[in-house]
Amino acid sequence: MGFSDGDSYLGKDIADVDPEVAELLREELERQSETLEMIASENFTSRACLQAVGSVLTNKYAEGLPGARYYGGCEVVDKAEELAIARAKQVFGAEHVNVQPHSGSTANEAAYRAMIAPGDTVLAMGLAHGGHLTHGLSVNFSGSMYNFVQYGVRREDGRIDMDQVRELAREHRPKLIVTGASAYPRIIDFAAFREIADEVGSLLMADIAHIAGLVAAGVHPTPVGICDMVTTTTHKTLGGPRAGIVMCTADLAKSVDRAVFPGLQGGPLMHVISAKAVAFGHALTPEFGERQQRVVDNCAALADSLMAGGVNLVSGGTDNHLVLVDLSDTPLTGVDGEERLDAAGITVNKNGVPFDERPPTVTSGLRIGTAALTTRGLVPDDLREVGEIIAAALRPDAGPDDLSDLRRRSMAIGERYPLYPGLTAGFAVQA
Ligand code: DSN
Repeated sequence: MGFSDGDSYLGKDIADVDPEVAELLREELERQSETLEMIASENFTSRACLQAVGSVLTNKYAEGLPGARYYGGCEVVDKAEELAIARAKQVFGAEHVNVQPHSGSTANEAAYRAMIAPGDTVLAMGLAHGGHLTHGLSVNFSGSMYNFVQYGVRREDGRIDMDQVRELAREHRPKLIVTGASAYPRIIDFAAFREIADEVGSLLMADIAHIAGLVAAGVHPTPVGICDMVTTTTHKTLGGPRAGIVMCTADLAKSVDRAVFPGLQGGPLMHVISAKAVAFGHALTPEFGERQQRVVDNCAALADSLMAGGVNLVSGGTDNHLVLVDLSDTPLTGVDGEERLDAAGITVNKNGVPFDERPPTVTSGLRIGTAALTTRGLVPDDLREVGEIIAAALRPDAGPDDLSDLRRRSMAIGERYPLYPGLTAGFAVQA
């Protein structure tokens, strides 16, 4: 396969150049279309975002910031990055935004690097109670580089234990308090965290990776204006390309920019940044706001239907885009539940529940989200039916034949809402 051998390699279609990979792209589109995608951190990005990610901007090196690059030829990508920054500021009302982080983990790494030094004490939510691995897990950079102390939820109601947060803050006097979660179904009270941070003189950061779309639409309270630093991914409820951003107050702007580059990253992914601009542009439309409200309405309908079907939910329900199913009182583990739902045509992930006695590779729970199905077009009545399917699949006596029947029901729902109409190849080509 020649790359610069003067033939027309550059202009050839992937199906001709590499049928093996082309087939995998097609297969994945088929998988996504034929199952009900309910992993709470996933979504379907727009065809427009797919086009930007698949664009010639991938060819460009642009270390530095718009107007201050280490490479020539950046006049166009400068405009793309400036557009992404301006739109992100407008969406979230942030004073400063760095749109270069490749992921949410890198965004968090940059945020820490901008505010604290190795060895400093940080208070954050433990992974086992719904936090994220970059919030201090010992085997993650966060846990090995900083001295994390972890808070959690109350056993009786599954809500963040703000009394424990205050006690730990008073005891450990952290330099930074982190709020935000990967598996927490309730509203986060950023103002209550601010009060505690002010009392102990700590900085405050919110990782809104999961709820960013809800925050952008005003469906969940915003931490912007309350927290010193806010990080997010752009691909979960926000529905953009797979990546991250950091938002902060003006006084932290320089530290954040230097933490991202040259602190952690080299060349930014300009094609992904252009897709972020597309996603932020869309987040400014009424259509986006209506969809975020529907994500929450759909999740409430799912929660009601699951509980009516005898399924236990951590905290007894949801305020956001996800529910956390607690299987502790059933013969099923999280692994069993994930496999059962897979057989029933529904994709979720096993997830630890607070105070879980099983290891993270087994778990006693399932995390189920409604962002992707809402983007696909499903409405609360559909989610009530999906709840019935899930409850039936999790019944102890559900056998292979039952699961096959349930899979047919799931597929019938999916068929009512075609994914990426007109797209057959698994990638977005010019119309
Ligand atoms: N892995 C993501 C999630 O599933 O929540 C967080 O990074």
